[in-house]
Amino acid sequence: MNYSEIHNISVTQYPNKCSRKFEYGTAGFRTRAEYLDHLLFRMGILAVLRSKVKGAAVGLMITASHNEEPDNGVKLVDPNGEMLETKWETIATSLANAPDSEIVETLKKIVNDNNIDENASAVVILGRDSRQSGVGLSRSAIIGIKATNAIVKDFGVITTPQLHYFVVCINTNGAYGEATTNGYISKLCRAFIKAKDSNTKNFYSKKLFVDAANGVGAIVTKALQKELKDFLEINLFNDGTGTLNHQCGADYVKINQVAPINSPTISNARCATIDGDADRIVYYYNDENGKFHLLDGDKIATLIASYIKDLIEISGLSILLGLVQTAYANGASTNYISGLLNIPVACTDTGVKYLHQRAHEFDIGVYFEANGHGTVIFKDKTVELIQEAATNNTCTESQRKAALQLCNLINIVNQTVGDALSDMLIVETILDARDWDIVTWNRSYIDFPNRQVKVHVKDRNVIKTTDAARRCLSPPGLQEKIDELVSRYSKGRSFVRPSGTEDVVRVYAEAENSADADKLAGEVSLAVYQLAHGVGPMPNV
Ligand code: G16
Repeated sequence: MNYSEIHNISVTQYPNKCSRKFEYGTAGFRTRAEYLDHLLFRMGILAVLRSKVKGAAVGLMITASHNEEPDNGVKLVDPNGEMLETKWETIATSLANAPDSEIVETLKKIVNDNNIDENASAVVILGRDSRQSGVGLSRSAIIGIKATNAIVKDFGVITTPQLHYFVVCINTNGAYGEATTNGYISKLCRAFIKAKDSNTKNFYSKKLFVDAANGVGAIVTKALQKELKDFLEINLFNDGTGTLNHQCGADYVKINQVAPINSPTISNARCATIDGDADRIVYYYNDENGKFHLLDGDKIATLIASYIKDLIEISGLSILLGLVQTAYANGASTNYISGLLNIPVACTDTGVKYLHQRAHEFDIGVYFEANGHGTVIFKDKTVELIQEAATNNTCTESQRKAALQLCNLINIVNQTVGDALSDMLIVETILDARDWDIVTWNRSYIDFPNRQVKVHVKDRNVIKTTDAARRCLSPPGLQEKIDELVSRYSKGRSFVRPSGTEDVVRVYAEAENSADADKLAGEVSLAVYQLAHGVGPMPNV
């Protein structure tokens, strides 16, 4: 570590221009891109230290995902492809906020506290989404990494799931796959084609419309479109020529419950929408009467879990399947999973790392946030069991076939993190195997009407929650007020939590009918505004 060079660069080239405190949140640091240069320089160095501690390559992704174009952000990815360990989130926050002149002191403390061998080698895998600001921020990270004499592998513009995938490929010496964009695409395509059901279809159609949110996901979608043209007819829109996430993308569609801009006008057409860095996906369609229908992360999770459950049953294997959700999961989906499907369901805090950790407790863990972020993870021993059954001559033909279908599914899944495009191919595989159109899929259960609202407050961190964000501990009186409001509505449910990616408090409400969901969301928003120092216009009730 060349500490004097780090000090000089920090003070002269990368002073902290932002007076606000940075906090490593749900998905790393996120704010306006112009405040992030010093942070990227520092996170480049931190990624090197993390790599030295773990003795393996770590990832650094520059993205603000669903946020608007002027924002950007950074998150670190651990060697096994998972989100940064919680203890290191605190370290990242302390380094981000250290005064410019105290960077060296802060780094030395991190080195000492964590027994880091400064002479150990380090590799950082770097990627960025399609935001223009990513070019300069990437340069800042590289300057930080190079100031420590570590190796940087810069993949340029890639999706967040590709970055996670590359980290795992590199750390497994290629056993998980080839760490190139072509390797990623061909692994997905090969698996999808292999899983394809050859029976004639009455209802499932090859035609799929995809909204790429004008983000980096458009690049991967175009590659899939080309490679899969004989199997899946992908019609891409919001392909990168318009403004990122503007009136399009998974977050916009989920929150506003409307189709994105440029959406096809064909009734009952199966449409998918991904977010700005392609780690989330939701489906939707407009029916014959022009009514919009959303099939969100909950519907995707239940589709996948029910399909896997059927295959486990047919194969006769003893496998514990579970599903993980957050408080945002629609109550109807939870009832459907535990009541009808009879699959164990767990609830965690918002944030992929919580769901991912909890999903590890099952042999096969399906996890999804309602916003469309999720995947499936399989224990190694479960994969071996399934592979063995697929070729075991003592099993019946239908048992072997079911095990083979599970093997095919495993190969389509990006187990490292929620991956919109891998998830899309999983959904298409299942709809194809079941010969379902999107209307049939949607009928599996009917969502309770729900609303999500953002409330602007002076400091969102005054909101403290517990019980997977379902109860609010502070400010005083807020939970009591929410309980009182909820009790006025049939099937009412509401909670509030500070966002980890935007400077807002999020309010969720659901009720038996749309008008009540609207009213409850408005009333709870007003309570937040009044008890947590709201700023700007008062919420409408
Ligand atoms: C990120 C996280 C998700 C989270 C979402 C919203 O997604 O990875 O787990 O649900 O932010 O988080 P919050 O409600 O705390 O703002 P993305 O797609 O924006 O990276």
